[in-house]
Amino acid sequence: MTVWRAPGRINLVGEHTDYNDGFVLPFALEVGCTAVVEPASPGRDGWSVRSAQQAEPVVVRRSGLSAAPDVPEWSRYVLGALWLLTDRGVDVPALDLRVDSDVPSGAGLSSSAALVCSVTRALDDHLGLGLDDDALFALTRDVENDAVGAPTGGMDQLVSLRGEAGHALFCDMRSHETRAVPLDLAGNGLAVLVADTRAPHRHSDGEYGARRSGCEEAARRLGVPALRDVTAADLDDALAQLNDDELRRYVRHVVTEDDRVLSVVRLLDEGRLPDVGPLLTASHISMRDDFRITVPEVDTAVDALHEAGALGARMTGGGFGGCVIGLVSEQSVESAGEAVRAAFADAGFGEPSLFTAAPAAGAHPVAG
Ligand code: GAF
Repeated sequence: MTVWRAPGRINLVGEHTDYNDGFVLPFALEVGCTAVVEPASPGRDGWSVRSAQQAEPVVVRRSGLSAAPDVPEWSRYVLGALWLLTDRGVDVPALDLRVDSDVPSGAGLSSSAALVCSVTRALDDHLGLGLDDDALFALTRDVENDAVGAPTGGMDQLVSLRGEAGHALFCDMRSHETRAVPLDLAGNGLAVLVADTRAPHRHSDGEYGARRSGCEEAARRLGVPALRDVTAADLDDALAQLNDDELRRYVRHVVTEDDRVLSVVRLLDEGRLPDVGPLLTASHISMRDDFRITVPEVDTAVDALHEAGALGARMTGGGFGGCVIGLVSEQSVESAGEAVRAAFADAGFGEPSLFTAAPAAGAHPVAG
């Protein structure tokens, strides 16, 4: 029996920059998914998947992706690695897989990356494949893009695989090189307060894809491989070349967001964590006004955190709902949380869920 655990994530800054070959700075969470892989019970030649969060197991014949049967979406995150490995020539034997996650689903904390990464690491280990870091990352990203069909950019899988306790992970999403950057919250008397707005994700799938194709179209019109290749110094020239207001807003968000990631990394390297607050807030304003991926619940939580004295606050993740993070002093965690609750009650929104988050380890084996 082989057991691995992989975490969900919070993105500190760098939203919708990953699929533009840009920069991101997420950190891994304590909550995660545990995956168990073992040989199938004698006499059964197939793959079975059970989730502690789902009523029914899924049992399929061994196959590649093109012959994959129609199965519930959650199980595609698990079976995807088996289908893709088969396509790549691995003779994957009959297996039983079990998964159990404590990442809240639908909150934008990447329960899907936790699932894919825990399963992929456990399979690599169980089957003795010896995949290196790059191959593991590529496989987990392909599962989400090709086997599930979500056009995501890979940040979530990268940090779930490579996150380090006490650190954020600076990722170059073109080279996939990563560097752990100290995120010493306690040493600065600070906390990351998370407000899960529990807002229903509105049109998130189609809107995410639309942002991605809009960015790709803008890069094409600007004659660059990706928006990563437009620097902050080039921004005004690039904007002047585009005659479409929507594309101009997308470009402005992505280029300034990449620049904010680099600035936050610089500040963290210099041990100046409290100074990153205004950059987090600027990121939120850019997502709200330029990229237009926030919703009223998210904006209300950010405003309430500011009014309660947060050093900075922003939505984290793909948008259209999900979680907001506030960089707050340890002493004001309670009062800032109360401020968010009160603002939600005043606005007639449902009760948010509030908790603190600190950077934890990426995927790791668990004694079976
Ligand atoms: C989601 C996606 F999965 C990531 O790849 C990333 O694009 C993020 O939204 C936005 O930064 O989490």
